[in-house]
Amino acid sequence: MKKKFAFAGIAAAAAIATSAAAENWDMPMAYADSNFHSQNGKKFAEAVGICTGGELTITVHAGGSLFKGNEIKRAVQTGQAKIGERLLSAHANENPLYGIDSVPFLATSYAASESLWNAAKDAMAEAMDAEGLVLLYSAPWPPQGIYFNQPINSVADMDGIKFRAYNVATSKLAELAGMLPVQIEAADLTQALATGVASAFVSSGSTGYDRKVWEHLSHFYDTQAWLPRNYVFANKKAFEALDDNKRNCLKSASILAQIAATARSEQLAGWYLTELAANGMSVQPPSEQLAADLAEIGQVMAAEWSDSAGEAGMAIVDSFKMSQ
Ligand code: PCA
Repeated sequence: MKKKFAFAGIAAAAAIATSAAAENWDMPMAYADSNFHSQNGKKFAEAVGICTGGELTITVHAGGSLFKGNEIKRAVQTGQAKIGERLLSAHANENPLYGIDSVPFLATSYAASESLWNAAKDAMAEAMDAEGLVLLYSAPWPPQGIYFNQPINSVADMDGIKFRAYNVATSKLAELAGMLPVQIEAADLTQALATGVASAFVSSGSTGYDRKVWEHLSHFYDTQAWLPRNYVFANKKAFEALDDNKRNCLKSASILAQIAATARSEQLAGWYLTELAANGMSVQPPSEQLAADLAEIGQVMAAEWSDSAGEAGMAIVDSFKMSQ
């Protein structure tokens, strides 16, 4: 009897020790709960929970519900959230390297996006480390096309259109095309289109589908201009305070999450465009004139990006180009 009691005592002490060490991290994400990035983030969180035996649990808050897209990086840097996901190209004004995935027509396929990632990832992780962030994984959006509420056959047709931008590059593209850019998070896109704050934007079929843009816009031009990436990162102090087991679980779940989200993105890319068409949108490649006009704008933007990113940026682009 006495023995049994002692054993129960040890078990209870162990249970207390377990719960004292257990941690929960909130994970703000900016895009729709149903979006493949968000769904993948939830599976990543589940994998971390399983791997750590519940000692590190991650709660995903999608749709900008905990922090809005443009607040997430700062929130993780300051430790208000220990982990989060952000479209880093939206912070290219802080470091041009963050905009490497949004240089028009530099990497326009999944294979090229993967090569660019391989060329850039070490420098990216280093830049993030200097900001108190640990890069965990990254996955591409489907190729970017342009949405309008009328047929557009050349850049001249875009004059004066109010254009929703999601990062520095998309603002620049709008300006060079004679449009009027306004920065809006994907979560606020439907509202912006409904109220006329914007009547065009560049994005993937994925975001057009998530936001049901066929309710407001009629044309999608499949320009396949670039594949911007979302990045998942942790607060460095919080990451380093974890024991080895938890850190290893985060790292291994990240490897799986990156592979899974990339595969899902590619799998869904064509399906999204089919859905846009099924909901009444005209989905087509750009006319020759439009493609040529956009290529010209792309060249201006690529040159500007190289200037701003300096030697380090160019070294990455060179090593990417060598791999092609
Ligand atoms: N969707 C996001 C970023 C790129 C994309 O395809 C957006 O439009 O905000």
